[in-house]
Amino acid sequence: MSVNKTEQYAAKKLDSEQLAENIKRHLQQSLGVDQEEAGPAEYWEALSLVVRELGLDLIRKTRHKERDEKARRVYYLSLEFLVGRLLGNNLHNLGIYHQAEEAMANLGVNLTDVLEHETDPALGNGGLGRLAACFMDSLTTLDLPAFGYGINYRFGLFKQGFAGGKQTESPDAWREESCPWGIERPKRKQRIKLYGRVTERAGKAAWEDTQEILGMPWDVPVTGYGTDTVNTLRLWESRAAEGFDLSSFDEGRYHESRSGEIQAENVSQVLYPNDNHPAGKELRLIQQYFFVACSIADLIARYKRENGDNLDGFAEKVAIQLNDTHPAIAVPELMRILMDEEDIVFTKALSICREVFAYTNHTLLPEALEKWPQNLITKVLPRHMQIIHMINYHFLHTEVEAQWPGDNNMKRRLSIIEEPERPGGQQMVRMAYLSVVGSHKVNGVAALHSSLVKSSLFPEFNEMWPDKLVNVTNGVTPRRWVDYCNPELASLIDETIGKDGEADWRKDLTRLDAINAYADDPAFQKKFAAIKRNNKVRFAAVVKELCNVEISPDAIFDVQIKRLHEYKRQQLNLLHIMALYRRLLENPDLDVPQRVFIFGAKAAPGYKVAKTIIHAINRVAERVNNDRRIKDKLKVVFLPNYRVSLAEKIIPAADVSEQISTAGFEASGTGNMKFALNGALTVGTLDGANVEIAEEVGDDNIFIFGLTVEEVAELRHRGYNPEDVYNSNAELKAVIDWLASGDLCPEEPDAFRPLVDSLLGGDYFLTLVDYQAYSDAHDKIVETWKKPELWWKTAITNSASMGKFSSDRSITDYAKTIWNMA
Ligand code: F55
Repeated sequence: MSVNKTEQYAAKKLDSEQLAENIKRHLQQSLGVDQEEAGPAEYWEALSLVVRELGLDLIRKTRHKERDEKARRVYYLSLEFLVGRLLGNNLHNLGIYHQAEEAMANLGVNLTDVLEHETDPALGNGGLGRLAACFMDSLTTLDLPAFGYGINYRFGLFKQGFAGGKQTESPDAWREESCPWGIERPKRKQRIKLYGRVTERAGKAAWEDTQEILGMPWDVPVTGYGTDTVNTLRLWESRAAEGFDLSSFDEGRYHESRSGEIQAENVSQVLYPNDNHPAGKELRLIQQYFFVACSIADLIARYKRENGDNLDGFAEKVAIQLNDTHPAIAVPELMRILMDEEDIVFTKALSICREVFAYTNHTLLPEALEKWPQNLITKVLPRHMQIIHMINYHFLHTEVEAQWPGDNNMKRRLSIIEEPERPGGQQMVRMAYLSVVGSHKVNGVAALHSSLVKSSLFPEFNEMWPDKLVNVTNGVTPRRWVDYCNPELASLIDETIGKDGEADWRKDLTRLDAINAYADDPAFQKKFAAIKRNNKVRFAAVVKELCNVEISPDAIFDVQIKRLHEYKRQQLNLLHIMALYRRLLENPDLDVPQRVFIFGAKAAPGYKVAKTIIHAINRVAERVNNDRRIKDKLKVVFLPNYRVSLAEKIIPAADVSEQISTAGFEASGTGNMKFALNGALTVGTLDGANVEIAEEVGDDNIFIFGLTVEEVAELRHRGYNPEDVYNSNAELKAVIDWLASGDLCPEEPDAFRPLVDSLLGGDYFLTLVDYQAYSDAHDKIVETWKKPELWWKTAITNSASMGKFSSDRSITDYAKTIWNMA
């Protein structure tokens, strides 16, 4: 980014007086309230409308520029965009945060209070959805022509509460209060088909007797940092089509469709709350097809407006990234349009698809790999099922045959259609295979993960197409995850290494490396430590408010925030906390620093063991926090309803980051990057991006423990009995016995059985095996804490060494190696 452009941009920013005028105008003219009547919620809405206006203006200008430049566009297809609150972030990105603060102050309002009035748009489950949001920020910051396509769910991820320590779920109607960000675009609505049957007319396939649904686009402006580019996140909402069912009405089947088939309005109602475990429901398949079909029709229409009706140049102008297999039905959908509507022959259509599509894999967990029953696809999307068969036939009999002539076993293994294991079973469509076959590139999300994608998940594909499988290590946006959530740290960095033009680390995170020179500097350490302490004081107030627990800012804040899953091993953290408590009870005068263990996690509503772990953590927390014998040396808090806006308060206040998944299971992790960037020390396994974080910070600056991927494989091969570990580790045995005893939940003594059984009856995630190493790693953390100079040196080194993990770097990698856009 040239200095010039930044200045030019800065020159046209609104000043605080203009902002105040606009806020007043929106209060009166858009919301119909007088200034005197307005509270923080109204001010929030009015300021959001001011920013929306700015965003819309810049979207229009971005569109004109893109039309003139005729560059390739990337379309990011994702069922989830976990964008978080938008107002504060947009003000920061547009460079008008301080003006807005001043404008509000002049109106007698505090901007920070106002920003707290925004409800998080809960349009995602976890890492995958949040990654999509970071990517939109980076695409825009890098001035790349891009659209995000997804669903505007009425109910996002459920709200979590606790009752007696157990998770409760309630619907999150996040738009109810008001959502000024989305702009309805009726001109761009789409009509899509479902169900029906395929007939042949004059040698051509016709998809008939269908149900129709309308897709209404809601456009959310996506700002970038230090640029006038504003991209669009287009979220589809389903509506009943006018004239819906008229044909079936005529045929007297109106009521039939009203009862047996999915209702149009329901399609965009609710986000499925499962992460890493597909629900396999008809409505979910329809959601996938609905947003894919609307998006593909929309992007083809845009292509034609800009380039004319001939699709010869389509692949030069369009790149489509599939965020996991959730949008994989896009492959047969584009094939269908090319063949049935554009009269392009099968082989040509397939080669266009392969130039256009690329697929990102986010998991190796076998149960997380999507498979749809062939019968269900045939019912909902009969033409697509035919096309999948055509693709599969060509793939097996031309491509696999060429690679492994006559090898029917290989054809069976690689078939997009999985044959049932038992007679009477169903054929299943492997969406990951469909995605690999339909794409030119497939990427994993961290170096270790991508190498496992090649060696364990898709070894045969890797042999057939050695250049297809690649790595793009995940990243996070430094705008939201430092500048916006940790403004004091951002200022310290500016003060130390400069912020003008090229020096701005917000645009080139590798600039942070210059901070490494100060890691030993006592004056810098003092400032760094003071900022962390301020963040901890602020966060302690949040904990008091949400959990009614007092925590000391002088304690070690040890944090594990992520979805609740056995592979992420919150239970390992829990067992260790129980052991620490017992150690303190045995010796209340133990010379140990105060520690606070902080959790935030939602469990999928149907995931029994995960819910049991939440219940157990809450019960242990209650016991520990109310035991005066241990003199506040240990506290445990589980923040309810963990979400992006809470993460923004927790991460800047963390001292220790828990990244403790079983090696080989966490594809990347992105929280790990955010914590290190904000100066927390990682205790982690050699899994996902932890491996690359360790490479960047150096082995002395991270607490790595536990089995490696190879050791996990070896142990499984040898055979492993969790009872042996249980019987040979007295402390571990004692805490498991305590869990099983019913002491922590007298009214329901068997409450923690599912967890105990999972640990002792197989321990698939090797929690017990890694226990001692984990406990030893924590002892080392305590030793480091006791030497403040060493601690702050390590913390600063972590922060300064995170340059690689900017999502700007990830997006630049995608643009170069996958989208052919750089
Ligand atoms: C959501 C729905 C389904 Cl059906 C399956 C998975 C998910 C989901 O949320 N997955 C997810 O978040 N995966 C995570 O993606 C992150 C971004 O790449 C990784 O960092 C993380 O390791 C991975 O678990």
